[in-house]
Amino acid sequence: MTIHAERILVTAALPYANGPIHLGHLAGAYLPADLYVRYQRMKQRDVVFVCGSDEHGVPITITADKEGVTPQAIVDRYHEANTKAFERFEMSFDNYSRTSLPLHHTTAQEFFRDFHARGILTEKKEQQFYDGQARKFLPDRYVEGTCPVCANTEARGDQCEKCGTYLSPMQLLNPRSKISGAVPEVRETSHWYFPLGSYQRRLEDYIRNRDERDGWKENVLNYTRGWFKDGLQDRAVTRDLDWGVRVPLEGYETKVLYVWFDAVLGYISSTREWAAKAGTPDAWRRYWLDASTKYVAFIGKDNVVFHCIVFPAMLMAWNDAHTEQYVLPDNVPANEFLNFEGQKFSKSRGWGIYVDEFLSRYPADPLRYYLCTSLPEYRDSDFTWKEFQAKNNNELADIFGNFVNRTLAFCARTFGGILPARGELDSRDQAILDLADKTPVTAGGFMEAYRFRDGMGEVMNLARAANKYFNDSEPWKTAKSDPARCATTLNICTQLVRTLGILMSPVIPATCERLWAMLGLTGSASTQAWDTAGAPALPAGHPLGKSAILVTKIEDEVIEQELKGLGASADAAATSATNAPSTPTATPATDPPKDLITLDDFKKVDLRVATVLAAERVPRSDKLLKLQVEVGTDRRQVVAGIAQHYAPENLVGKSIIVVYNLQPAKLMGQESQGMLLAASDAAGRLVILQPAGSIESGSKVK
Ligand code: B3M
Ligand code: ZN
Repeated sequence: MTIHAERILVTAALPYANGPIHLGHLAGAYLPADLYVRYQRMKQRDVVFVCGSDEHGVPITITADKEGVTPQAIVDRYHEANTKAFERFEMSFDNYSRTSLPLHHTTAQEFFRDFHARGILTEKKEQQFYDGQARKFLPDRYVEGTCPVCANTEARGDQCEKCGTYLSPMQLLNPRSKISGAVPEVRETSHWYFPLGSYQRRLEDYIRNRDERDGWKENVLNYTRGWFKDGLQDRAVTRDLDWGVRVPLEGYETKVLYVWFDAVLGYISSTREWAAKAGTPDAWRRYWLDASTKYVAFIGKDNVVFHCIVFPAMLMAWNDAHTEQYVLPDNVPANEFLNFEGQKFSKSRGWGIYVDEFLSRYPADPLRYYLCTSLPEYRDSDFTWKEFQAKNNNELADIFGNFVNRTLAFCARTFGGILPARGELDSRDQAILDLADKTPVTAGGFMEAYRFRDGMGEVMNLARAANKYFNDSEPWKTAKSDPARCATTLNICTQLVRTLGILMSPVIPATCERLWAMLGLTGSASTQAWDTAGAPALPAGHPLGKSAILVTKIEDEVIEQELKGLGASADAAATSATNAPSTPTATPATDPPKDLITLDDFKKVDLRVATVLAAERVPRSDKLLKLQVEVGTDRRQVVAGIAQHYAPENLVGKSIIVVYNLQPAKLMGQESQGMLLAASDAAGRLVILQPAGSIESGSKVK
């Protein structure tokens, strides 16, 4: 049975701040978490949603070593970059923290100190690899060598990425130091161990209880049970490193907490930071320390053991001796992996695409929609550019966007932009209204069960049915033959536009806000109540807003460019994989700049952002297109020599840059009041310049 708690704590895995996040991260943990949270907020539940950068551990120091900079410089760079990437992706975190904050260090040390004082931790002497040249102990990934299971020669000291086996550095054959490449020596050191084994029975009960509820994924349970079968071992929770949370014990100043010990506690510190920032420093307790809270931890499948075993055991250990009782995860919906064009994302091989790079070329919503339809919920899935285009063009634009635009355009033309009244309902009207009424329930059921593909699929099915309803009702005919019937049809279609705007808002929030404004509504689509979204709520006589193309299509040539680039990185990937020396490709030298101009010269050119309202071919010309553009409140006609590069219908709705103070001229008998900016390459290919983010028309370019 699914528990519909009224207070929900949601965390998403803290990404290491040692590199930019890519699409695989989004599909694994972040998009599902955001869909869930946006949905739950619309269910009017009390939700807090936290995340942050994981800034400790060997992944950070190895990156810093590689670049010859400090770990601090690495985490500062990627904390900022990833914060921005998440914002652009429209993640609705209540707080995005970082584990370098003093508040986090004290939180993690408090747990360690408590466990130590209560005698839970034991100190063990052990043999560990040491790099004599670098004069450092070599924890985890600082040692590489041959995997004892699959003979992969590139296995890391913590895990073999090829066969997935968890390892300790001592298990590697032919070990070598990642710092100097030398064969490491063995020295004695000591570490504090957490007795995971003594929590095994309770952990098994915990997983067994959770098992009875809806939504736990088989893969997560099987994987966790696999660990139980092998028997849980004590785990070292300290490391010989000089980057991380200091071990708060005298005589252990050279050691830090193992990154996973502190990282999972980062969820708690992020919530504490959120509460402090909000001016209610105790508010975090309401979520973490109240048994009626439902806690959901979104992660990728490689983090299961830490969230289903290590973290719950740590919380159990705390709860055993304190009146304050932390809640354990109610569910850990871990996704499988997303591949990129048939292969694993790989930073070292240059395969895949980073989020910030992607979002500098496309808005977030088409990506969110596509990823949502192909989330690796039960098995690995694959990102392909072709599918990205198809989902955007054939579903988001042709089904959803088209329904919204044809409805609003019809209302504008036929009813002067005023919502007509519904008359008597026939059975077709009743059927679509019933479906709208039911959709929040069916879609919501899937969302509660962490089945976001199916949940949003239900909403898209409503959009499909709405389009069919529009077609079958033939309002373009009844407009003349039966105006009351036509009014009823359009009233219902407009109600459906509103319903879809609300129910689609978890996945395409920015698009739904634009839709909301086009309906002439104030407030926001994403703060409406989910449950009542299907009811026709717009009163007859309601003045609709100004509409524009809701979803822009992605042209074939744009995708072809992406695929071309892919060929290049596939070559690079193959080259670096075989370690063959890379052959430099002959790039033509860049032309030297022409005559230099002063800044004042440049400032004479008045460049503005414009939106294309309409576009058509100029008769008898195979080069020219005639565009009607909006520059703020001004309308202009611009004639441009782009007909061989762009189809007119693909330009409508686009933001472009125009020279606003160019003397008007006549081209093929057509007045042109400005010029648009485009780039062309040596091969004569021409691409229109567009702002990289959304910005109002009329804005000045400087
Ligand atoms: N930083 C691993 C990762 O980025 C790790 C997750 C921490 S969650 C507390 O995949
Ligand atoms: Zn292996």
